[in-house]
Amino acid sequence: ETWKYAFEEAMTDVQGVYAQKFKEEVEANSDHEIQLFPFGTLGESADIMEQAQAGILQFVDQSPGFTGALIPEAQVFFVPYLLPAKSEDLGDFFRNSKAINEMFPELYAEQGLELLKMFPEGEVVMNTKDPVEKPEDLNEVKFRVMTNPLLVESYKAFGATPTPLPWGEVYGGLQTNIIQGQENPLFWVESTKMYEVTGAITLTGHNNFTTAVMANKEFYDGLSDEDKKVIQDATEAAFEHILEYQKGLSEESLAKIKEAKPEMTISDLTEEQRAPFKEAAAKVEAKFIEMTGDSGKKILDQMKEDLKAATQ
Ligand code: 6CS
Repeated sequence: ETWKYAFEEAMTDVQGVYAQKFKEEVEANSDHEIQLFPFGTLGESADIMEQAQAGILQFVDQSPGFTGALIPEAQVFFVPYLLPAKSEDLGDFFRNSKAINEMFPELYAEQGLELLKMFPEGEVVMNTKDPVEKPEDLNEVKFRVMTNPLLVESYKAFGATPTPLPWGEVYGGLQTNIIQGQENPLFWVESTKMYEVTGAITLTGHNNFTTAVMANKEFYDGLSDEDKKVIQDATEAAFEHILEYQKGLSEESLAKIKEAKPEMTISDLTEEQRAPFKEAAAKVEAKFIEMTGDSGKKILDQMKEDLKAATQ
């Protein structure tokens, strides 16, 4: 059988490297074939999610930044300063977290999705036209965020005017000055050439980019135990592979950006400079609880416990 797998990035980006490893493992250990669909081949993130829910696609990688519109609790990944920005601390968290491995799968299942894996894609940086050192520097900035209400609240709390947009509109939006900023991991700023249409990168330490791979649940439930095991094993192998692949990736990407555009302003904010952004985070956390109630609070509390256990 041929199974279709769509993701939100190019073949050589983090999601693409993960998908290629998954494909390689499934094909080595079964008679099935995986056909990969990178960004741009089947539409935006929202489109590939619809296709996966409808069973046109068997697998999809969609980041919680977009899934938050469907599963409000998935917005927990946008409570600023909840996750450590540096990926090195995150492997054990994703491996062992009860929130990730037990609670989220139930919520995804309600949407017809079998959650296979969540994994980190790197430290999120602010990438703007003009340098940012304090919340006031964002006052005149229309800041593009992924389409979820909590990210909108975050950037309001940070002092900007948040503008939710699908990915395909970001480069053009910056080029034509409809927006003046966006946030993403460094590898993505480099590979998508965002530095061409911006002038500054700011390390605020407020997040690490999380993504999620899932299967259509009806498809998955209908598989033999043997096929399920092939998929689970491929999922684990791709997870370990992608953590290894990302070692040093942010630093390499930053070096490439500096080489391509020496005049880019790079600011790694000091603890003191980060303080007002951290203060704003408390408001965003309160908003998250307001939006998601008991269910969200349980996940948030569990995430905090799991993070403590993983980073001690
Ligand atoms: O910001 C976005 O929309 C995109 N960022 C990453 C790192 N991957 C895919 C996603 O569409």
